[in-house]
Amino acid sequence: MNPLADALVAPLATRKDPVLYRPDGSELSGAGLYALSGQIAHVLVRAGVTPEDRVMVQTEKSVEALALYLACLRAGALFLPLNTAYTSAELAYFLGDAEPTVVVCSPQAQDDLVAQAAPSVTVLTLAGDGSGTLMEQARTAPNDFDTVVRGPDDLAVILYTSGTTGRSKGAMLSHNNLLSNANSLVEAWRFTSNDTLLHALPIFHAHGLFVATNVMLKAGGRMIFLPNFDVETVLANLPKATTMMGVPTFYTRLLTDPRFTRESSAHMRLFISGSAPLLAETHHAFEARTGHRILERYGMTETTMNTSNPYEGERRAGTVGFPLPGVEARITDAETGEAVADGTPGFLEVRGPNVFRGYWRMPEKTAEEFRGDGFFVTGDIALIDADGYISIVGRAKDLIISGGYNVYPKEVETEIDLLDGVLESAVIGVPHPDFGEAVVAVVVRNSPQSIDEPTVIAASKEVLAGFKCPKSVSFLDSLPRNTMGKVQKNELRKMFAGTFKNA
Ligand code: MCA
Ligand code: AMP
Repeated sequence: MNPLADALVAPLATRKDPVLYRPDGSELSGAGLYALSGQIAHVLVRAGVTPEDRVMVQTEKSVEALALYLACLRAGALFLPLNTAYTSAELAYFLGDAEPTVVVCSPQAQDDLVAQAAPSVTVLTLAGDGSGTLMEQARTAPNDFDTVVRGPDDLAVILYTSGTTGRSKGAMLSHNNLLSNANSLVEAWRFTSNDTLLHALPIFHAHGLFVATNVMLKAGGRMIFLPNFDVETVLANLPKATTMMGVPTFYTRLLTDPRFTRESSAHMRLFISGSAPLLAETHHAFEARTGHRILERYGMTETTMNTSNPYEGERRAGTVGFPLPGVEARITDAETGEAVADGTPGFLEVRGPNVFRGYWRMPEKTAEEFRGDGFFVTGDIALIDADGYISIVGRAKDLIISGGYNVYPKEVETEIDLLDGVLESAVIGVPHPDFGEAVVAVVVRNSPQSIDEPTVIAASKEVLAGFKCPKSVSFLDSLPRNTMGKVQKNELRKMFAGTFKNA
């Protein structure tokens, strides 16, 4: 038994039909993908990988990168994907914390990783076109691989998610966490082997990897596997698709293109949105343009998907729908921890088979985020209306979500505060027409000319992934503080709310 490999990978072995369409239109059959996963699993085992060993992956999206994920499942290794935007400085932390046995990176990053990783680590390369040492070795390996036995509670994946302290935490997800969610979503969204998903999301996060890929593999459907989101390519591939998943930015960008119409989307069965709030106005504009009501759902790396609007029945704009089958959700008072009355905002807590097994090597941090009765405190503020629909109305955590990527202000502030000429800083998210929210740094300088905006942005880019770097830097003589001395970010958000109004 190996729950995820049995459910998602084994059925591929007999599929002669295409499972993946590459960006150039070429196809890979299920059997082809299955064989690739077996070959790569051999490479991993030869590199010394044993069950529960970490395989850290920072590569462009490709069918080979997906086969690597499946190979990890089969070999019992923990797949640990990283955002391609992470800088060398950010990678150093992950290498130290996760202690991988194998690292797979782009050919350009190889020298840096070999220099940074412990001598015992095997570094392999994989480029977006499938070239590199991983596939060179895989090509000569046998196709058949004896999938390693794993149990439902064994770990399958570690996904890093940043935290309010600025230190990233590795969320440990088990076979049962991921499989229970895939099963629920196939059912809830009526996915079948007739579906073709337009897949333009990255596969280093839960959305592109679990919500999109696991669901399609479980349903026995196909994916148009695009390296990234680009309106031109999406429109060109739309006729072949039946469904699409995306962050709200995908949909606002599509709406800016006049070729995206009722006619061009008439054949589509379903559009799904998540990872960030979909504005009610986007939902309505999308319906007016296409006749489709986007189905919004809500999840987290630690829990994968918790709630969803209904497939049949009203998809209510501005809400994330109802708890998925098997998932319990409750809203509690921030002070007392008691359940609040319907319609009252409070902490959103969830419990279910989808909820993760804890943070990698952080038992105390894990304990802090769970209630005694097993509910996980999401850090989102939500309310449940009289009809049972849940709305996410705020965040208890100091978090910015930009184009679907999480940015913890603390991490950015820490880097900016280190710069010469900076006395202190506060990083906030403000409305942005493309990214939903954008990162803005408010800086207090040592002296009036001690540092300028381009210097702050350029210095941030040296150490932080691009999406975390401020899109705008403003200077104040002092930061607004409450009587306890805490920076009043709400005040700053109000002051700078109009920064990108005409962007
Ligand atoms: C790229 N850039 C960004 C972002 N993405 N800046 C702010 N926010 C972003 N999201 C910056 C780059 O650093 C670069 O800056 C410039 O934009 C161009 O980069 P490029 O890669 O070409 O950008 P893009 O193609 O326009 O990307 C925007 C995007 C992408 C398509 C919205 O960010 C994306 O695919 N987002 C999806 C994220 C996602 O999958 N989230 C799921 C997390 P410069 O020019 O200055 O160098 S999972 C999750 O949240 C839970 C589980 C859930 O519920 O799903
Ligand atoms: P991550 O840590 O990347 O998994 O991001 C999870 C966070 O994304 C959640 O805690 C929410 O704050 C946010 N999120 C995900 N889906 C939605 C949604 N549909 N509406 C509002 N926020 C969302």
